[in-house]
Amino acid sequence: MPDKVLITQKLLKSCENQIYEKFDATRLYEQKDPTEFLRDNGNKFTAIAGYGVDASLIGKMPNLKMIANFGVGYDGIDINTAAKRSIAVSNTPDVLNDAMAEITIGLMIALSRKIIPADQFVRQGKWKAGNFPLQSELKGKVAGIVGLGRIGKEIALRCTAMKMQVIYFGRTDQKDQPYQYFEDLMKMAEICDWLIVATPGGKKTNKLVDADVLDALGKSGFLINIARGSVVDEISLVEKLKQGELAGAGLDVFDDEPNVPPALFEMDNVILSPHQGSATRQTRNAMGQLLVANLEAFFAGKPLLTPVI
Ligand code: 8YV
Repeated sequence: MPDKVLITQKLLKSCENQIYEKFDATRLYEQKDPTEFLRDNGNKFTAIAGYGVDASLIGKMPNLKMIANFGVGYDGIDINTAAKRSIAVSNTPDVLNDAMAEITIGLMIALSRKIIPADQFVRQGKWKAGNFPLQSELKGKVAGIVGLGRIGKEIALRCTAMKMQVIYFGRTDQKDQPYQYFEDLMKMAEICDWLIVATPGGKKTNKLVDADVLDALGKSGFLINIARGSVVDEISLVEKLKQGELAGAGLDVFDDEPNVPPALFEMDNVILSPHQGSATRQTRNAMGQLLVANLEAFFAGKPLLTPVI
């Protein structure tokens, strides 16, 4: 099988370099007219490296046999179309768990201790006129994790280290886990101080955290989303924050990135982060290496290291 790889989106430089070193690679995103390029060359490629592959792109590549997704979440890949065409798909799980959990705890501490407004307070010379107001701590609070998968479990460990009580909502009651399981998200939201979204995106979880769940979280509740913007009803979230019906939010992901609802810019009980949960040098390098290792396995006729399908 020809090892021709099409890089559809800009990836980490070191990852793209390795793809160029090891395979016969081309960058789709550098083509003047990608549509024309695909019409003339789409049949030449066996594999894709990227994170956004829809049915139309797959349709333009009749010899496509493998999609190596840069990321653990593969909601950007049309899995159904890939499955129908027997196209293999890999992702990059596990290597980003710690980075994702670290940003989660970072957002939580920053919100509860108002670290960003406190920094402004010092820089603006306001300290001289009096002390910054007292804040609240994480200790003793209830952290409700939506999706106790590989990332959720790392978040749970760190919340436990912060002396929080961890509970979770998900598809299955994982009896081997020491945390209380809720099969009803509303019931969990009612009793938690922090609702932490760590579940995959896609159709099944679309707007799972809706206006009712946010109401259940209530005035003293914080929302953290490090998963996908699609999991939360963003319009309702902005509205509830505006009305003071939530205590605050830490958001690393949004519905229409990089567009963020401007109303959020005004709120000092909200922390906005540019989808950078996995964006550390160590983790992104590890993700890139795993992607390349999956491509190598595929072209060597071996099983994928981390197959999605
Ligand atoms: C992105 C992520 O993939 O792994 C995921 O699912 O959301 C991220 O790591 C990465 O930002 C690629 O753009």
